[in-house]
Amino acid sequence: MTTQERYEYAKARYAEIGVDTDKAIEILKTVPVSLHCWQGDDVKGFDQDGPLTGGIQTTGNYPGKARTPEELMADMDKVLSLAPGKKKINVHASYAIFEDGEWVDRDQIEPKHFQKWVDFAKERGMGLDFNPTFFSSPKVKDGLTLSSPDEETRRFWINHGKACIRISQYFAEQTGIPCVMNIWTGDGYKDIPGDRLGPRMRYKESIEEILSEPFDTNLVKPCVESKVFGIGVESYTAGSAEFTLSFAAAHKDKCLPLMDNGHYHPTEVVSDKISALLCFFPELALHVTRPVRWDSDHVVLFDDETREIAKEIVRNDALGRVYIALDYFDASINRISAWTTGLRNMQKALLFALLQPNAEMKALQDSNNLTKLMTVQEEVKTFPFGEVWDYYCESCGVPSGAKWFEEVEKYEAEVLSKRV
Ligand code: RNT
Ligand code: ZN
Repeated sequence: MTTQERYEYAKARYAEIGVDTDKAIEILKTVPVSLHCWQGDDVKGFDQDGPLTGGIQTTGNYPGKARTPEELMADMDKVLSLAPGKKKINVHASYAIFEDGEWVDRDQIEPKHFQKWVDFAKERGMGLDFNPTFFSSPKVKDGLTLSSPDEETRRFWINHGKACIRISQYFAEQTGIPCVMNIWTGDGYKDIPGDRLGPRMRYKESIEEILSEPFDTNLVKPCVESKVFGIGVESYTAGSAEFTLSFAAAHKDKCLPLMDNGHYHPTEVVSDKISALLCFFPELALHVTRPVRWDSDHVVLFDDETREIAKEIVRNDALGRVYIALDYFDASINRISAWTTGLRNMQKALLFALLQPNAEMKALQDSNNLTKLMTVQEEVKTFPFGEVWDYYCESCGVPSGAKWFEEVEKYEAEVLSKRV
């Protein structure tokens, strides 16, 4: 059977439960997923040669990682050609591209240092998101940046944040698409602090100073990302969940909360938090990752929680209010495959969510028919979803089924294996 014939069959099956597959596909094609540049080179970046710090870590040394901007962009192009749907590109400040021997520290970066990223995005009709890089730098003092008691250190990182606001504004103006700018620091302590309030007050004031840099709130969407702990920062994190959520709530006019689903206690789920935040925030942002026992940043799979996150965005009619970005880094397997698997799975989860009989399930809950609600939820799990997914991929001009992996193998043989 052709993909089209299989799709027609699936479409009829879904129609029986009141789900319009054509409409689901049409909607999905308008939803951007932001692809993180840092999966391609193990969060190394181009502006420094030191180790990855800030309480995050990549493990594995699979051969073929990108070593230059050209290689990283070529790798991203490969990923973009293998995953369906609308995409944005998520760049970290540490991926500044300096030319002709120029180098400036993070407090001095300018839009011109990211012109190649702007060109890359514009040529492909995509938007750009941005992140100040408050880690992997000798300017991080005693593990601290924006919450440091050292005035000079704090000033440096505030200036970095302000520079990033200006760059984000430039990204949005150039691409015509709003730029989500996420503030995350690994600031914290390995062991029991003697003062928990001091660092948080300094962190608060520092972010406020960064946000005092002028910007158009329709173009730049600053976010604050929380975290429960980091490697070597197990006892105390300045930017905890309560801190960042309260910060965003207190600065709702110009700041969004960002939830990374690897950043909570292991039995907490972000899927449950989305609706809570939607009651109070016009917009919010997500980092979708896969935490295995801790914030391990494994490749995003088509698993229960990824589907649940997608369901919460879709059935609350919040596709236009939630900025979706990927955030993981696996250096133990082919990086192009890791990137593609995660991006395809985020798309898959969104499609799956769009194919749920959401109106019926809500009605069953509201009429307290919880018995039937369970059966409907279970039955739809074995609907012919794969047929719709394959059709969607092909209608986006990307390979369906497992065919995309042949492309990765070819790229590995022809390009990655030559990087020695
Ligand atoms: C770290 C945070 C943060 C980073 C990126 C590279 O735990 O999740 O978002 O992963 O900034
Ligand atoms: Zn994150």
